[in-house]
Formats: sequence, C-alpha cells, structure tokens
Amino acid sequence: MTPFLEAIQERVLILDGAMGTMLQERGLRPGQSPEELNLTMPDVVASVHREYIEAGADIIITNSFGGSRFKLAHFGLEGRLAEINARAVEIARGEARGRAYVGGSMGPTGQFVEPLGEVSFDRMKESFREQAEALVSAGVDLISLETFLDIKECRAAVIAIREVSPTIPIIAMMTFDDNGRSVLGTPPEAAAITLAAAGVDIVGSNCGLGVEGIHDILVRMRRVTSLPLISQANAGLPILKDGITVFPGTPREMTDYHDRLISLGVRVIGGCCGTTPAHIRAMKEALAGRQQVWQEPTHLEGMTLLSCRGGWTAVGPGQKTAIIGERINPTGKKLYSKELQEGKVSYIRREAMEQAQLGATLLDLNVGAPGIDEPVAMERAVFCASGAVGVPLVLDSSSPAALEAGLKAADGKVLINSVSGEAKSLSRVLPLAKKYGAALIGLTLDAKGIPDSAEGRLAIARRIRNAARRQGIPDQDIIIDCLTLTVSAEQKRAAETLRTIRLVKEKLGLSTVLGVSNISFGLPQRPLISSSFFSMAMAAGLDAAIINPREKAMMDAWRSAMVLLNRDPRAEAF
Ligand code: HCS
Repeated sequence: MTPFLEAIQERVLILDGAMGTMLQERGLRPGQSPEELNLTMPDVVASVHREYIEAGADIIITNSFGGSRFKLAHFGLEGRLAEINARAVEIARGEARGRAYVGGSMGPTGQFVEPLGEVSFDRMKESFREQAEALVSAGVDLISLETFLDIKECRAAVIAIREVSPTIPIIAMMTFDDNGRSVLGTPPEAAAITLAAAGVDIVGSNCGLGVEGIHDILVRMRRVTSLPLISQANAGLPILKDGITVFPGTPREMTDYHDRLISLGVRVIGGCCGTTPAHIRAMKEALAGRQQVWQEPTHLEGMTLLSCRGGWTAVGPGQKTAIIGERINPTGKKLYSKELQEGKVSYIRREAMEQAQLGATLLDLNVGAPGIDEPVAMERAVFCASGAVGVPLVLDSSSPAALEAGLKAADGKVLINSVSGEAKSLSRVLPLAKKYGAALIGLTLDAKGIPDSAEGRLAIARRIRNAARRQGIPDQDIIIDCLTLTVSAEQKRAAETLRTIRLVKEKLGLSTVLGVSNISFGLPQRPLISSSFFSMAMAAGLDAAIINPREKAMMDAWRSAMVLLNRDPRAEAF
C-alpha cells in the first residue's frame, strides 16, 4: 500500500465509523471494558472492522480507545495492557489484509494532568508511551488520538508517541461543545496550534458534534494551521428515546458537508458515535467525483503561532506588533524576589492579570532570583500564569533545566527566551524546543559578544536559523532579537539596531523582537526616548516588543503606530 501520508496527498480517505456504539449492540455489557473484548470476543470486534471495510473504509481504527494503563486499571486489566493493545492490532490487521490502513486508537485516560489533577506530566506521558509502544510494535500504520477534552493531556500523548517513533503518522482530535470550546475552555485555534507544534500530521475534531458543528470547528482550525484536517462527526446530536441514547443522523446527512470539508483541506473523513457501516458507505459513495489532490495552504507563511489552554497569539506578517509583558522578572523587584524565595505566587498572578488586561498578548516569565530552585519555581510560575490568564507564555531563562520544567508544565505552544548563537546554547536549547513543540527567541550574540554592526548580527541570526533547521524547527518558529543597546554610551547604536530589524526581515524573512526600553537606560526622560525608539522600530517592521504594558507612553506609541502602519485598519485601539 502507498504510505499513509502519501495517500492523503493524492485523495481524501474515508475512515471507519463508531466502535463503542457498535460493540454495545453486539454484546458489550454495561460496565464492561470494550477493550477486554479483544481477548474474550475477538470475532465480534473483527466483524465490526469487516463491515466497515466492506462499506468502503480506507482506514480502520483498532479497538484500543481505552487501552491506556489508567483506563484499563478501572477494570483490573492494567497488567494485560501490552496484550490487549497488540490483540487489537492483530484483529484489525487480520481484516485489513492490505485493503485498509490500520490506525491505533488512543483515547483520554480519565485523569487530569497537574495542576488541575494529580498526575504529573511525566506520569501521563509514560502512560501514553507504553500504549503507543504496544500499538507501534504490533504494526499500526498510524495512531489516532480521539476525543480529547484536555489539551494538556493530548499534548502529552503526542510528545509520548514522538518518543516512541519520530515518523509514525499521528492524527490528533479534540472534542468541542456547541459553544466552540472544549470542556476545559480550549478554543479550536489553540488546540490546532498546540498539537501541530507537538508534532502531529493531521489535526481535527471528533465526537461531541454533528457534521455541521465539526465543520465550524475545522473552519476555525484552518485559520491557524496548514496541516491536513480530519472530520469525525457523530451521527447527529444524541437524543434520549425510551431511556436509550439514540443518534438520529441519517447516512445521507453525514455527506451534507463533503464539498465544504474537502475545499477546507479535510483529507480524512470518518464517523464517530452512532455512525454505522451504512453511514460509511454513504460517505464513501458521496466522495466519487469530488476528489482533489492536496494543496498546502500558504496563508500562514512567516507567522509564529503561540497558544495556551484558553487562547492564542499570532506574531508576524500583517499582525499587530505583539506586546510581551516584561514585569514578571525579579531584576530590581524586591517583592517578587522575596515571593520567589518563599515559593509564593501572588505577584505572578496579579501581574499576569494586569498585564493581560493592559494589552499584553504574550507574558514573559522569569524566575531567576538568587538562591532558588529555578526549575521548581518555573513550574510553579507556569501553573500560576496559565491558570490566571488566557495569554500564551514566554519562558525566560538561561537554565535548560528550568526551561524543560516550564515546557512540561505548559498547556500550549510557548516561546522560549532565549537561544543565542553560541554552540553550547544552540545544542542545549534547540532540542528542547523541538521535543516540546516551542518557538524560540534567537539572540544576535555569541561567545564573542554582541557585534556592533547589523551585518554581524545578521550573520548570527542566520547561524541560529540554520541550526534550528537542522533540528527540524521551521523558520517561522524563530523570532530574532536584534538587541537594544543603550544610546547613552553611543548614539549610533539605535540606528544599527533598526538596520538589523530591516536586514533580518529582508535577508532571512524572519520575525523580529526587541527589549525596547533598554535604549534609554541611563538617560533622563526615559519614557520619551523609549517610546520614540519604539515607534521607529515598529516602522522598521518590529514584530514583537518586550515592554512594560503599564507604561502609558509605550502603549500610546504602540496604539498610534498600529494605525499609522495599517495594522489596526478599524482603529480598534481608539
Ligand atoms: N473510536 C471511538 C471513539 C469514541 S468517542 C469509538 O468508540 O468509536
């Protein structure tokens, strides 16, 4: 068979329908583990696969949705994890026989990751890793993550699967309510950004909604991802009939959105709860004459996308200059340093909320006070800030251990601040960004210091970009810090920094960032000098600024520059 990811370039594939609701009709008892049937009633599981293949499914999904350690433990079956998952693959393979791809199903564990629940990121990841290992070594063609309600759990699953295999195709799907968010408040845009960054090949939504609802979710995902999409709707919204849950959607209704889904870039269409082989047959037939080859969308070129549980931010072409709130940093802040030393978080919570309210679109978190355990403090800061606001985070540390603690604690795609052009920094930080799906701020300095000239800084930016490419980190996930040096020492420094912004954008096509206020260090009337420089930098194309959103002069400069540069066409900030 053509490798799965090649096949979806050529044509839209049909994935099968429900497993759980089919098994309920064929002997699964209430309270019984559906996965146990792989051991006790393999013929019944096989019959479901067979009927879906006969109906035209190109992909069948194994009966292993609840095959994680946590889920199996409910039924005392955790000791048989490897066997149950391997049997699930074997049964599906026995029916597929080269006629269909076999996707290994992995569903939620029923547990929450810290701080919402009690399971650590590492333990959650481990649970997915052992299930993925069982499925991959039994020979699945792809893995399908289904029905996730918690983005943090789904992200842990993707990172775990990528540890098992860097290449196995991964489909990841979250479930949304009809209010357009997951139960835990994640919008589809944030889900798509987070999962794409963690390394999935196809992203989408299953369960929870009918075809119209899933279509609307996918329209929102498409705004922020150029990945192929998947739609796996329920057969309508469930109704209770004589005390029994019924899915009323007819096979024909499942095909209503085919045209719109295909033009959106949906490359896999399947069915979730309530769908049957009759639904899949109708969906397959409706594909005839509608096939298109895959064309990768280009609307996001050059854009850095960042996310958290409750929101997302785009940095780059055509966007407003992103405001990175700088106040969660102990340098010169006694109260915050003391709280860090005492393990308290009220300063972080207050500053996160206030900066977000004042217009910060990203929040810098620096916990580097003397005498503290930085990884522990970083984890605590990430938990606190992500619970307080729906603004993506910037992890600001030179300690790889603190960065890794923050990356594990995060519930979205964060920005790492920072990596430099020094070999040691590149070799320590880039692998972390790759593994946990983060973007990076690249500082234009190296072991020899900060080059005076814009050309010197451009050369370092290029070195960082090339090293990132070798790790598989895309260009749009690097934002170059062109470095603001105080003009009190030498006035020509301001012009050189502005020239660096233009050069980096023109020669490398990368986005740029500055810690703006440094420019006026040691001078009188700092707000005046800093805000004037900020306006000049925005005119030069600055994409993101690390500033104090409480400084009115800076936020005023930003508001007016966004109008003057046509980045706020409706003058919403006035
Ligand atoms: N593939 C699973 C998903 C349940 S939400 C099933 O049982 O059909």
